[in-house]
Amino acid sequence: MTNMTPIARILALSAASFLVATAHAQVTVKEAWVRATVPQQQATGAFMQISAAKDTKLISASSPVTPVVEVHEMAMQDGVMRMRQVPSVVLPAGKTVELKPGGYHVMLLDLKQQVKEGDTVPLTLVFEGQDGKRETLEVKAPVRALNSAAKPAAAHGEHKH
Ligand SMILES: [Cu+2]
Repeated sequence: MTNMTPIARILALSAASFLVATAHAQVTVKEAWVRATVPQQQATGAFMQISAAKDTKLISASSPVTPVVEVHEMAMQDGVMRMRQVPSVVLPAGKTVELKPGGYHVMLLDLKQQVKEGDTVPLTLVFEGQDGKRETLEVKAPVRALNSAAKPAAAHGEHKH
């Protein structure tokens, strides 16, 4: 690009970034984080904000930190907060769906090592559109302290599998 005029260079650069953006524009993940664990704790949650350009579902997730990653929902059931595995999280077009403590979350189970504040947990998220097409997104989620958000940590601790 050395013989390009500055304006041509800018146009070329923005065209390139536009192509990159559209290739991955279907689903966007922001503010991903994982709750830190205490020693011996074998499960924790990953949280994030997801938005999709078209109607899409989050159908699964995986991570190199554990072979067991599930999509969960936490909800009141008979007056008690319980969580359960769900087949998917529906992502309506154009809306931001928040995975957060007390709601939907990505559950990391059977952890062999403590997940410490300052670590980064790679997550691979799999989405499926209404046409059945799948899209995979890699996210690097920073680990935040146990008590950095609301408090359903106790409920996570009680989680049995
Ligand atoms: Cu869970």
